[in-house]
Amino acid sequence: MFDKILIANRGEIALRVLRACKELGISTVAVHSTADADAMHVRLADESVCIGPPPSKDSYLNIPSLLAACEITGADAVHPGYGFLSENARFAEILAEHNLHFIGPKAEHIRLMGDKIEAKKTAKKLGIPVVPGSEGAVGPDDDAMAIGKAIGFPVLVKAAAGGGGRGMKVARSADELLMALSTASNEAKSAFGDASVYLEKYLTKPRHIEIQVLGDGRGGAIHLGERDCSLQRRHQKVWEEGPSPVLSAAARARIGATCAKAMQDMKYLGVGTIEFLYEDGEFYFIEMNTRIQVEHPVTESITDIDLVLEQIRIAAGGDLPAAQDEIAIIGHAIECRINAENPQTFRPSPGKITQFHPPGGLGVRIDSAVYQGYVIPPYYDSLVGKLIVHGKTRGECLMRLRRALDEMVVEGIETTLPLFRALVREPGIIDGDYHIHWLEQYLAGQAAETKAS
Ligand code: MV4
Repeated sequence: MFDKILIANRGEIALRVLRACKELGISTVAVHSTADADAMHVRLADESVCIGPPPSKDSYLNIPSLLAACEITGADAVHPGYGFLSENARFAEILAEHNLHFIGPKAEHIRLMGDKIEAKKTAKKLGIPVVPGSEGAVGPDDDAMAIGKAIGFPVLVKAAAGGGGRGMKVARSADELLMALSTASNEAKSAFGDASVYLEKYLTKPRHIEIQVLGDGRGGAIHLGERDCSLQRRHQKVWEEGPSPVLSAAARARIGATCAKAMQDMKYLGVGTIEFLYEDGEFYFIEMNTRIQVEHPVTESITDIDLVLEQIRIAAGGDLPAAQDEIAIIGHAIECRINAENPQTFRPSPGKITQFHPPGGLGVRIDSAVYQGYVIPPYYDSLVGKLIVHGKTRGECLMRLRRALDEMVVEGIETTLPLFRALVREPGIIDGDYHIHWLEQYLAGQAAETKAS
């Protein structure tokens, strides 16, 4: 097991990793920019190192600075959290070159899944259902029109180096396809330095359902059920829940087994999330994330498995926490990502938190690194904290979530709490009948009502 872990991240995930380390009896090193000197993870870590000025590129993305911090403190492993360098294969390799452990998958798997075309080819080879589309990138010599017609319009042009919605263009007819191809390719070139694009059948009202997997790197792998993350705004997840309101136990077992088998065949190491679009009872692979995700507490709540602790254990050579038939999905969990933003315009609202009263009670969890008097800096994401609520049923979970949201107090900044207090009372949410565009349509309707009043 590791002696000392450097946590190469900030905010609530840095605190989350720190907690797992403490429970494993591992010393912790916090790193921070000059803007995060008063952050909670710095206060609670055994040691801390300032790694640079506020801009991420000069601090949390600054690999030489992170290596120096490992050298100074004698850390033997690095946990990247999510975002920042968590899916940077080169970073994983550089750490290995310095005899440091990267707590994450093998660099080859990070790189493989970072290329959306290679990821899709690999998924297909492993027996994972994918979206119908082009065999790889569509080049200037390919007959894109014929491919588009074979797929059937509307089609989606996607950037190979994209992901998270960046570099996507819909073409609803052959006439629109040529323009969409050149626009997407040019944007991909400038945004990612890679003009490669591929085509997929455009699914119009799918859900976003993702499968949590855990592999020991030696051929053992299990799945831990799904999270329904369809409620998104501009590709940012807002509300995540598990199990999905629409999946049957049989459908869950089927797609879960397919994902677990694929991870066994890959000899995948660590935690991973396989993202699907789900429409008319069919799953379609879109991406795989090779990191711990923001929404991991939803799965922790319904499986009672500490994903971060297991991630560390497995990175140190440990075994999986359980066999597949020992994994039980108990109850229902919902996570609300509460941001320091105006709840209508979503304009960031950094500043000092003058009042902070988190909710409590059975089945209520807050993952947050803020405190009364904390000043949210303007340099990073605007997450105030994640409210995760668990109940025996979805109904009980919604009731408890409503109570917890009404109890929570955050003053001095604007937050999206009012949005969640409305959503938890909204019929479309209560009956779970929503898709990936539902939230933006709901917000557009709210904005129109406000304007009209
Ligand atoms: C799609 C799609 C429809 N059809 N692919 C958006 C980000 C990235 N995860 C892939 N995304 C999509 N890919 C096909 N063939 C619709 C989206 C999409 C989306 C997916 C999941 C959650 C929210 C979304 C919002 C807009 C578009």
